[in-house]
Amino acid sequence: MTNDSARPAKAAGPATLITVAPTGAESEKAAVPALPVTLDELVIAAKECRAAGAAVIHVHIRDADARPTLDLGRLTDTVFSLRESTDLIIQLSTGGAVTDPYEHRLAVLDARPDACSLTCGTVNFGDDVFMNPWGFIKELYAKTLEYGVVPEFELFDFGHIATLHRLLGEMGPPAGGHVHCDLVMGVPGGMPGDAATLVQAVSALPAGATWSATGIGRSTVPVILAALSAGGHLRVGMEDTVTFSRGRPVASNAELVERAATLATLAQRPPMSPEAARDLLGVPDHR
Ligand code: KMH
Ligand code: ZN
Repeated sequence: MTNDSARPAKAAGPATLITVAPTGAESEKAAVPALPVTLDELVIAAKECRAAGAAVIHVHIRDADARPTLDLGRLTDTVFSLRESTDLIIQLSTGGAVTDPYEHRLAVLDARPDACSLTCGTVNFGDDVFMNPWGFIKELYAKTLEYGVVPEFELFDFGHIATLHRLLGEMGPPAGGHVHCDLVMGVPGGMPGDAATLVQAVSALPAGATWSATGIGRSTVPVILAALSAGGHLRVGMEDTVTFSRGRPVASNAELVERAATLATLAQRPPMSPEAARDLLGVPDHR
């Protein structure tokens, strides 16, 4: 007979890597005043989210008019400022906005981030199309290898998982040596954000890969719960939802991270530190 109440709480599994995606390219500042769009707002959000349990920040930036941009000078300044003010892993988006040309998306790596997103296929994206043809995927992957930038494979649909297998088969393992994926679920045009789809997608991932999941809009909370149950990691943030609960706008990115951290802790898989996340993903510390 054991007395469980006398034992200290123990994690049931590995800690949870929480990525925050604070801005995205889709929401407008005028419609979502809490969205961080200036460098100062981004740095404040990054610090708050770090304190709330985030280990990685997935970054999209805006121009002086709060429109999405891939301006290299701004990206470089952003990497510098985030590195100076936090120990978060800095993952720049190479997806940008649906209107960004491939050359600008490739040039994102010239800002020398720790990590970047790399989407493994084209997908309908609401009324738009997010274009990621095979030739572009290969070129971007080759540049991550050349620069030693650790990619996170963004998977919006099942065909993207097949393309990830093809990419690794033809071009070998990523910088850092470890495959980490993000299942982006609930985009209108991509795979739905529900538990059955998540389990099926996870079963198709390359052996040894780790993964997080992101539920867009109202699938945010169901996807968090499904991902924790299935042993995965989490991505949350105002890129993915601007509504905290029905009729209640998100007040800050930190409250989304806090909610994810609370649920992860309840699942006995508390948030992972950036240092532990660097070990997991093979991301060197450039600070
Ligand atoms: N903004 C979407 C079109 C990424 O960051 O790599 C693409 C996106 C994916 O957000
Ligand atoms: Zn993004």
